[in-house]
Amino acid sequence: TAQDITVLEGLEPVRKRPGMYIGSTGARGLHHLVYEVVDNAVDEALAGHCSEITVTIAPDSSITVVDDGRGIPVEIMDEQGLPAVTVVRTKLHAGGKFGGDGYKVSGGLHGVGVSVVNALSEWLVVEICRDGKRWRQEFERGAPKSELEAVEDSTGPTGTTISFLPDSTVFDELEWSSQTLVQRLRETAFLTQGLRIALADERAGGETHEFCFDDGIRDFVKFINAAKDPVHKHTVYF
Ligand code: 0RA
Repeated sequence: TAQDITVLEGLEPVRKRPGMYIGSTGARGLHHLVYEVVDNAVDEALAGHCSEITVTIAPDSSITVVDDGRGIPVEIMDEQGLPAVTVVRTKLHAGGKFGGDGYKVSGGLHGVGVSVVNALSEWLVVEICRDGKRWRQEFERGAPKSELEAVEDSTGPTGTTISFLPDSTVFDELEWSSQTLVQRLRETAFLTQGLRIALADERAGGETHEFCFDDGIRDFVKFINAAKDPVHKHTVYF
């Protein structure tokens, strides 16, 4: 719940030394932002509440990640007097993975990630469908631009949508490599049996890819052996 999230510090250190948090401000660090947001949705899938994640690259270089999980909690946290989703976006090291056994670690920065993505984005918008409402909050370079607000009633499925535009004053360039993202998202899908992950590249000439592996790691072994003649035709998995 919101009470399980620990707050350590604000986001100024992230903007001061981005490389310390994401490795580099080059192509690797840029793509790391997407992995961070996706990994959070994967955690929701590992917890058994999310079956589909869609990543979209927009022509303006912004990224949108949609999941059909329970939605990031929106209730007010006692200590902060702010909604949990706001704390998770604006304070460093805020996350269920810190100081508790909240949920499994799928990879990445162990919960510091979402606030780091926010700090290093020119803008970030989070939309959550849960508790009968569609909630929305906008940020600019990590700072809330508005309070979390209930935009409308929502009786449909729950889930979280995060859109962000990396800060061009932080990164050397905002050139997304669909090949890099395809490779990573395919591997993520192999590692999370049954989870459907789509990548929609909406830039000129872009393509859509979709990954879902009902046999998980066995499918991965088949994939890497596709053009080979393996000694063992049968994959042994346990
Ligand atoms: C902790 C608790 C609950 C949801 C999540 C985390 C959550 C986080 C993310 C990040 C991206 N997508 C997400 N979806 C869910 C919900 C707890 C509850 O409903 O009882």
